[in-house]
Amino acid sequence: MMRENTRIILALDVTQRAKAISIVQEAGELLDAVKINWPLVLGAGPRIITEIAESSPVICDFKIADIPNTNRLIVEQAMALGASAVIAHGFTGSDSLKACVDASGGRVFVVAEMSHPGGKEFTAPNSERIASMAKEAGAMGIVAPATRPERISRLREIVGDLKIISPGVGAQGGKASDALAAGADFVIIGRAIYESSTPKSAAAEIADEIRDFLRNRKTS
Ligand code: 3DU
Repeated sequence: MMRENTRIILALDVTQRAKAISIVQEAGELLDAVKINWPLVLGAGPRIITEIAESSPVICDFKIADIPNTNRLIVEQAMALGASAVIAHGFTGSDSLKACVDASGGRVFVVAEMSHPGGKEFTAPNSERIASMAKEAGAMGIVAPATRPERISRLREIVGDLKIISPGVGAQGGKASDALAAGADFVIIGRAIYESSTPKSAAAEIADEIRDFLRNRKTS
């Protein structure tokens, strides 16, 4: 469903359709997937998911966190619009997560631990349990913080071969190669790319860092 090439997932948190489309057209070849969150859906309308899905896998980051029936309805709408995967919260419990897994055919990433400072307050103390639940429920992967690579390493021990996607690179202070070294499969990057006056070269610079890291890891 996702390419495994540059390992970059773009967090496309712009609010204007034209800007969103132009960034994807310009930098698309450097992206393994595009993550769409509420700012763009509310600003440009849900059809933007379908439009971007024509050229890139789309992950709908709706941080789904409701009762099972409502979760199912949200996931069904996102998948019908063209999403390749969705992001759900885990704190709502295993029945709510199961509804997302069933409605997406397993294409769910579960937020285990959030990358911002407040993520330490409630998500960090529960992230290991959430990660185990994600594995048991048949999720595709988890979301773990690039701002705390040591937490990625710990969560990797729990989830085994599930995918780990990791936000917090760039604007939040994390480094792509540190997150990958700790066990992430992909990094999620927003402002460091879309706020650049040259988004393609900003993405290319990070893609180069990642390529060098992966090459060195292979040879060492
Ligand atoms: O900080 P950035 O601009 O690179 O954006 C990060 C994106 O990842 C943004 O869409 C945010 O909603 C998402 N995200 C986190 O930043 C932290 C999490 O724990 C989960 C998702």
